[in-house]
Amino acid sequence: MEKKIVLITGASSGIGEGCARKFASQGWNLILNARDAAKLEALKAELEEKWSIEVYVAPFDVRDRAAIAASLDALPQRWQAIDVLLNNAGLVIGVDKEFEGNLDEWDVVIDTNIKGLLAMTRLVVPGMIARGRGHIINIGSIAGEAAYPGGSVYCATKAAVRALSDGLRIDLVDTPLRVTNIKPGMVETNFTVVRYRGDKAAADDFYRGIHVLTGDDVAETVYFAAAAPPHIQIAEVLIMPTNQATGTISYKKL
Ligand code: 8X3
Repeated sequence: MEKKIVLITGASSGIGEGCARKFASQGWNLILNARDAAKLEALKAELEEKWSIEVYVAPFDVRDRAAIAASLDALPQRWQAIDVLLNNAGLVIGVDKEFEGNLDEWDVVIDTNIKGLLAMTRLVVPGMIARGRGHIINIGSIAGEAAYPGGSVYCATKAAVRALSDGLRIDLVDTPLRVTNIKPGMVETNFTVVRYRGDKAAADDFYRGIHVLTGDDVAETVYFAAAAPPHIQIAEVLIMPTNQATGTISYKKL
C-alpha cells in the first residue's frame, strides 16, 4: 500500500518535531516545513536513516503567502496527495500587557498563528476535497480557552485557531474530510524561550516544579487523531500536565 503523506509546518522543533518523529515511526512519508532549512535537512537525514520512509523538505515562512504557493506548486507529483495537513507553526513573543506590547512583534505572532494557518488551509484543502480524503489538524492551545495575564494577543490567536477549526469543520461537513484542534497546555519546548525573548533562565523557571508535557507527548495525541478510523472525527483535545488545571492554575512543587 502507498504510504500516507503528512505535511507538518513548524517541524524543526517542539511539537512539530515530535510529530515528525511519531508519523515517521508509523511509516508515513513527511513533508517538513519550517524557516530553518538546515534543521529540516538534519531531521530528514535522521528519519530516513532510521525508518523506511521518505522526507521532502519544504522550507518557507508561513507568513509568506507567495512562498507557500510556490513551494506547493513545486511539489513533485507523487508528493501532492497530502493526507494530513498539520498546522503546527506558531509562536508568542513577550508577556506584555495589551496596552504596552510591541505592535511589530504582535504582527509576527498574528501573521504566523492565524494568517499562516489560514493560508496553508486555503491552499492545501481544495486538493483534499478533489481527492475525497484528507485531515486538517490544527495545533491550538489551552490559551484559546480564556485569556490570561500577559497572554492577551497570543490567547486571541489561539481563540482564532479554535474558530477557524470549527468553521472549517462546518464547511467540510458534507465531505469525508476531518478537522481536529489539539489544544496543549504547558509543553517544554523552545516556544517558551521565544516567549521570554531568548531568556533561557526565565523559560527554565516557568517549568520549575511541575512535570510538563514534551513535544513527543503531544505528538501521541496528534497521531491518535490522525490514525482514527475514517468515520471518527476527533474534533478537539485539551491536553495538559496532570498538575495543570487551567491556563492560569497549576501546581508547582518548589
Ligand atoms: C501555550 C501553552 O500553557 O503557555 O500554548 O498557554 S500555555
